[in-house]
Amino acid sequence: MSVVGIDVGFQNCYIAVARSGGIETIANEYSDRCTPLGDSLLHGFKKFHGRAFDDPYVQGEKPKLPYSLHKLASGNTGIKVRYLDEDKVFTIEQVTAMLLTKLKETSESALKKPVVDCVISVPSFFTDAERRSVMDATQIAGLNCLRLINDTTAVALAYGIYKQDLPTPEEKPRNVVFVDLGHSSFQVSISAFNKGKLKVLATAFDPYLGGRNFDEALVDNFCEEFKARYKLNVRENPRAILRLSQECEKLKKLMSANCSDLPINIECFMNDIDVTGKMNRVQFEELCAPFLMRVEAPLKAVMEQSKLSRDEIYAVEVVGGATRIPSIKERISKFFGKDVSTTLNADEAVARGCALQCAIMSPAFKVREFSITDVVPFPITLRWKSPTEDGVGECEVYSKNHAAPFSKVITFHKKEPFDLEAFYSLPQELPYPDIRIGRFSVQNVVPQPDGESSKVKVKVRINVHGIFSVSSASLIEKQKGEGEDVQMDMEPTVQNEGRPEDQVREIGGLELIYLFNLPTKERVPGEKQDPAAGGSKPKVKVKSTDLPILANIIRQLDRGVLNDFVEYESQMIVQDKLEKERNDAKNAVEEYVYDLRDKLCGIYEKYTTEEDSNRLTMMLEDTENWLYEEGEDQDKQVYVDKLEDLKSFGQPIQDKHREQEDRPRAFEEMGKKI
Ligand code: ATP
Ligand code: MG
Ligand code: K
Repeated sequence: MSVVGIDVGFQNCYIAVARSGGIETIANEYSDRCTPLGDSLLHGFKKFHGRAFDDPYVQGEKPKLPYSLHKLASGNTGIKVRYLDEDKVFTIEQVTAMLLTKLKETSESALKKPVVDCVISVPSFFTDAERRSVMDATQIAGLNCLRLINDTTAVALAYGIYKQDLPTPEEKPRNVVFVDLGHSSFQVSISAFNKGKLKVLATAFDPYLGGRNFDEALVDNFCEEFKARYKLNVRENPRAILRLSQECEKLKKLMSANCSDLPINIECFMNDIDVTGKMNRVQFEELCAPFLMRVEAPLKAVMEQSKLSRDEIYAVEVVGGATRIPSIKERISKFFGKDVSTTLNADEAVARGCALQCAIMSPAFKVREFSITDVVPFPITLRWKSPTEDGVGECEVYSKNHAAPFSKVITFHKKEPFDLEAFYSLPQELPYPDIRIGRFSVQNVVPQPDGESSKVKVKVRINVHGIFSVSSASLIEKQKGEGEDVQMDMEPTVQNEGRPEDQVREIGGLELIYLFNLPTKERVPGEKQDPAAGGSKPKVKVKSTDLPILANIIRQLDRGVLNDFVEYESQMIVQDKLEKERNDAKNAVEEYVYDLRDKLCGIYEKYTTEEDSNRLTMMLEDTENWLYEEGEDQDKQVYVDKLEDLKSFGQPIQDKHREQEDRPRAFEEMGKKI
């Protein structure tokens, strides 16, 4: 089984594979090692995951897209795709699944092995709705995603795992800043490294700052210029805008290496007019000043959260294509008061980190253990109806930068089923318009036989993908004859691993017990904690009954529909394969026609009578015409039969020719032997 890491970028996708010799990035059919989506019809859909069609971000993107969006019945964003000569609307999960399928096939043909297990990266600012949507896409594509890892965390792993000189666990950690400026977004994180582990201290981001802003600034500039100089209304012509964007991106890249005036020339741009313009780096920086100004805020934010001083930062590693813009590097370097390091491959580091994480998690692979503790980017609060606390009870279960993955157990005292509403507590920090995560209904709660409230233990967790859920609940019933005062924190199932955050807190009659940290490996659901680990605490006998939880998650694809999509995607893969075979069969007929016709007036001429030759030439011409008419769109077998038919006439001539050709060669062979 292969172990791969996938970086699904807004503009570029990379796949890396773990091999015994190290990590390699796979070459594919599009370019050397990356899959630009910009060349196919679809691109830039990454951030539609988990978003409603009416979402301001989606509405803002709509006019910029060369494809159309649709509002699905669920209110989510759908994309119109041309599939097998038909326009069809697909969900964002299906579109990403198609992309993943393509990447999966590319890696399978490069590796000559099936690819199922993978680790996929997502921006650190992705909320639950976005992460769940990406997970659904991986499932549709038939991939087993072992972890959704944050882009900058993957980079941190790619940085740390090879370092031989990291401080020991007892020593002060090495703090490294990671900066990723891609096509659509800007992410910063600080990680603390010790031998064998990394702990993310904080993340910060500008989800809407990326290389594309710089392209757009150039496009705006030249639209104005061409309007004044050539009287062209470029904005009204989507094709012209697309061409101009491509040229502007090229110009932007050239300006990273050059200070002097650089030209932009587009022939037959609009109305048969050739356009030209020029720009230099100083002008470019002036033009992009509003975007360059936005670089500092996330750097500042991440430093403030980490509470580190600048001299406690060991290095600032930058990745992502847009960090090649010199003034971006300058700004970062000026902020930290040190040169930025570019020791990692700016394009591949994310995918490589993903592949490393996949290798660590896969039982099929043996690598050095390296544990990762990530952070919760946005604080999460639970809310419930309560008779005592003004009608509602509320508790922030995960604070900002809380360690993740992480599970906690909360104990409620209830007589009947109840709902828990999970939501993000800081709307102003959320790069997403809806603070709701979901509603979790804890069912089958009943009072104790004596009519008192039952203790209900609810486990909440942020899993390895960074997704929140109320994962299980149980009703605790004291057994007859046992002691009166059961102490919840003395129960064998509650374990405190002694982290600073691991404290029992009392919040308005609610006991909140931090249970355990899950660094890299997920606990198997239902697996019980080792009671021995609880130390010498007295054991109290209680009966625990699992309670069903009904989850209603915001914007989540219906589970039944998801299963249909899984089925449909595999049908599409079969369809695509059949379609390819059909096309190949058709092409084979066409090729045979051209080849035989050429040879009939060439090397085959002397092996056939004029009459036969004429008859065959007629046949070939008929076939050619047929291919453009009713033979245009036939089943594979029709083409196969057609080819057989032609061959029954062509083959005898070919055989005669071969026989003649072989004869002198046979003599030569004999000559050698003699
Ligand atoms: P995201 O991380 O936002 O999802 P992505 O991962 O697809 O996007 P990258 O591949 O890291 O993005 O970077 C692509 C961006 O980098 C594009 O805007 C591209 O124009 C820009 N870029 C690449 N090389 C250069 C260069 N030499 N100078 C300036 N910009 C560059
Ligand atoms: Mg990226
Ligand atoms: K492993």
